[in-house]
Amino acid sequence: MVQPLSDQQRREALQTLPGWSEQPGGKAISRRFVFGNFREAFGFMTQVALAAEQSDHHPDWRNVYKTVEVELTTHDAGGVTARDIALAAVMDKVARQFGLA
Ligand code: HBI
Repeated sequence: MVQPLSDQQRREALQTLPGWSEQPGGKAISRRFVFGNFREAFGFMTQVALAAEQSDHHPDWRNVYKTVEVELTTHDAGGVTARDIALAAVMDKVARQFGLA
């Protein structure tokens, strides 16, 4: 089974992911994406969903109109793993296609 990152590894990884922050307790990382409209938010979610399914690692997320709130954790491991960091990077890349930083 994949192991959670240490506190130091998680914080170093977060340095490469501006916009993401640790949840209290460090068991998850989160980011809020605000798009131009619902179509963009849903387009983002659709692209990320396909990537998540391909890697068998899925986000906890919530969509309200043009906002997508994401929380990433590896449930099997009970904390943040390299899989969450990789998925966060994918999300950032997809979000850039919609003009987000
Ligand atoms: N997604 N975020 C997340 N965390 C998991 O532990 C996880 C998952 N997607 C699929 C998955 N685990 C399965 O591989 C296992 O539950 C079998």
